[in-house]
Amino acid sequence: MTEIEKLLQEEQQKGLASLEAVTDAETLDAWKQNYLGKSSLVMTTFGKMGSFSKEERPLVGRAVNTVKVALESALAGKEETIRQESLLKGIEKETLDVTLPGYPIKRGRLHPINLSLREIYRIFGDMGFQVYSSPEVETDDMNFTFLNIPPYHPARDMWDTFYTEDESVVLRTHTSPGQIRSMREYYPNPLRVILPGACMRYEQQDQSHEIEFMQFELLVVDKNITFADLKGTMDDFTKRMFGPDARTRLRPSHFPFTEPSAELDMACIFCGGEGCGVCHGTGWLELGGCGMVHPRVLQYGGYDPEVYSGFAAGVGIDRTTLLRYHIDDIRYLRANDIRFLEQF
Ligand code: FA5
Repeated sequence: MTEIEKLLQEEQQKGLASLEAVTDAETLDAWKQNYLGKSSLVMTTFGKMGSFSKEERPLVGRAVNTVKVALESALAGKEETIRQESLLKGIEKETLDVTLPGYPIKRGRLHPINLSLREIYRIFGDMGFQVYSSPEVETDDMNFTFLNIPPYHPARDMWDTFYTEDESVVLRTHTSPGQIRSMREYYPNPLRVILPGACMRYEQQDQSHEIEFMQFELLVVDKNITFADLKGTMDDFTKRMFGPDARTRLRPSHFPFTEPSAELDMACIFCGGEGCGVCHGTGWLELGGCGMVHPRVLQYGGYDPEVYSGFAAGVGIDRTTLLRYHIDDIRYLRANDIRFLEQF
């Protein structure tokens, strides 16, 4: 063993022994200067590596590294012990003033879509509707076939969605499959439900289209339900949601699961029906689709279409929210930007 290796070994023993006696941060600092500081044996040995012979160099290098690692790890252990002790001392000395006011907790708020949803629940609750939950991941049969959209039907293109590895399971494109589920559960009783929830579509995103959005479905099944019930309910909903001046119209349309079918439009609240950018100059804004439940869908739900009739509607909650709060882009709703959300 060379002279310098011996010296280093002694330095390590001395260092570790004197560290034992250290009990406070100041002494620890002095110890650190002494054994690992610029002029410590360890650091000066590193500095003069060049002066050792070729043979000595790797031996000295290894020895000085071993000592440095040993001293540093002992130092880290001691630092932690002293930190813990001083924390404990602090806690023992501390007194708690329970009369001081607490820190204010930042309050969250309801998302604008949820605000709309609560309003929708309130309005339809008043009209005697019950809320029915239905799955967001659906079978192809529920999402399409039982709604009178068989596999070859071109209407499937309008509602392209995301498929799972099992092609018979899809992310639902609308809340309408809940019609079948609720009918099958309530049969043979009359039915008056709303079915809210998320829908997914394979869609080009823009100002008014998202790939994930919320809808609520309305379904009424009973004896003697007519188109007048549908019109009255939708008109009343729009007035309660957007104010007594809101005007609606039913525009003939086509859905495979309703006959006859219509689109529910509301006079544009931005221009009062004059025509503007938001309503593309038409004076009307589309809220959703609706119609009388198709006899085949009633049958799939278990009801005899000779005895029962019903109406259904599917309204976009995101779009309803845009109109309620005069928001001009649907993408704000899920961007998670606190500056936007704080305004509600
Ligand atoms: C339907 O989804 C039918 N199931 C509605 C229906 C139900 C008709 C019951 C008859 C009886 P549609 O694809 O038009 O129809 O969508 C209905 C509403 O959902 C639209 O008016 C719109 O408000 C909303 N919506 C549709 N696609 C999107 C989208 N990509 N982003 C945001 N909202 C959307």
